Amino acid sequence: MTRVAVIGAGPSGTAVLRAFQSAAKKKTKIPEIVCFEKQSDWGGLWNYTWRTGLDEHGEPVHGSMYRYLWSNGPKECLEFADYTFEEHFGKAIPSYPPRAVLWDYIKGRVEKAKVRKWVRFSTPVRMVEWDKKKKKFNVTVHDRVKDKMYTEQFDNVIVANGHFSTPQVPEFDGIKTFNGRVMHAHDFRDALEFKDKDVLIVGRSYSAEDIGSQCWKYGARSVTATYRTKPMGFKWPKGFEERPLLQKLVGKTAYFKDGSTKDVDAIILCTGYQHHFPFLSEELRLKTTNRMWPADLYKGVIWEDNPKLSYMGMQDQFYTFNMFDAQAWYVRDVILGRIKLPKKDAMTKNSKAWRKRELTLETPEHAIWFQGDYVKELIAATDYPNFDIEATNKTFMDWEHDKAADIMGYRNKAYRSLMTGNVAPVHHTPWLEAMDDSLETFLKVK
Ligand code: FAD
Ligand code: NA7
Repeated sequence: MTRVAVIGAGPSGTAVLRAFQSAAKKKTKIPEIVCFEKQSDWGGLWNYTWRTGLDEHGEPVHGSMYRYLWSNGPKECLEFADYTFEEHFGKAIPSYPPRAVLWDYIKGRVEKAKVRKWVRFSTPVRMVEWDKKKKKFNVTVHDRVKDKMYTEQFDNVIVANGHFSTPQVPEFDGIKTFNGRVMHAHDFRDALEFKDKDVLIVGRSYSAEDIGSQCWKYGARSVTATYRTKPMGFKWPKGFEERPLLQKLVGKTAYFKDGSTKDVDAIILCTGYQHHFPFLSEELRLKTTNRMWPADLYKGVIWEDNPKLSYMGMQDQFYTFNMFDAQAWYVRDVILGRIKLPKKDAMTKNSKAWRKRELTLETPEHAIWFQGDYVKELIAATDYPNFDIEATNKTFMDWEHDKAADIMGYRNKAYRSLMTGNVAPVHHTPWLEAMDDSLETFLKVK
């Protein structure tokens, strides 16, 4: 029997499980699926941990999410086409749910599909190697509960370990002797730690924007964001400002490129993450920065050098959950033999054409249409339920404009579900006043 290993049970890995289960439900004979997950539960980054550094087994902590994290895009843009929010919650819910609500939603679909039995939890993958003679992968894992390492053979491997977990940490002059707290966004957990403090945020992307906003919301005395390329440019509230790049630190004083200075208590490096695959042998390892079209992946998923290997969710992301679904259904159909892959040259030619277009993208709007076209192409190739990508792109545009208009208020907006056609209710509490991010409070009707 064909055996497929899936590495990681986050939104990408669980999409693969659901893809195979949905084929089995339609009476297709499917391979044996074994998903290895290093954490003790599924949901990937959405499975919050208070831990930082190493986990209970001494493994690097995967989690980069923090308390009071609310979705940073409308849920209507990530909704599963085969499992709507209304189906899960029994009613329409507001557009920007907190983390616990999205975690519940992700879990709901795979619990319904009854695929938990395919997952081996607390089992990090240590090494994947291709056996040329047998044309199989040797996958070595570590069962942390039994403290036992073992190797099994698989016909296919799907890498779904995420790429927002291993921090990218630059060094700044004087940071070694900075008299305050220094951390990367990966280790940020609770904004209350920074109440009444002067916080310096390094970076200008999603983590900088959101962690900066969190700190401001939960009472930081000031937030200063320092950028390398260009400012985020939002209309920040009083006490929140942007400065050109940090040049050096002397004691508690930060010196910026424009010659200005600011005394700060804490530095949060929101400087992004590395694609990190310590468990893959050299010839199988994707090497990329965080971008819309990583090279060497046909259709953004198939490892061109050895199509028995696939990668999920390796792109920078506007689309998330339903893009992972589109990828999972595609990879499933390649493995099931329903989709025939072209020769390597043709695959490379195709992905180079996508890369060429990627290099022309100038604005987030361009990037959204690019990713929308990509998702559309994948969905057309499988039986994943079709949904209106153009309308999803337009919802992303509304989100961008709502954010530009009011960075601290955009989460109060409500959008129409592209799956059910229903408009989301407005949340009972404006985001800036909503200090409690629990599922119970969010779902309460006031
Ligand atoms: P992950 O969620 O990272 O899951 C990967 C899984 O692989 C984990 O469970 C991990 O334990 C497991 N794993 C890793 N290494 C191994 C190994 N060696 N062996 C076995 N298992 C392993 N997206 C949105 O749509 N909306 C948001 O609001 C949003 N906010 C975000 C906020 C933060 C702070 C971050 C970091 C990301 C956010 N994202 C958001 C994007 C996020 O990347 C996706 O939503 C999603 O979690 C990606 O799913 P994934 O399965 O590809 O990766
Ligand atoms: P991103 O989106 O990869 O952004 C990384 C940011 O880090 C980006 O603004 C970079 O600046 C900045 N960066 C990287 N190195 C440096 C140095 N050396 N100095 C200054 N600034 C630097 O990562 P995020 O963590 O924001 O987002 C990842 C995911 O988490 C995302 O999906 C969100 O939903 C949550 P640049 O843009 O080049 O000026």
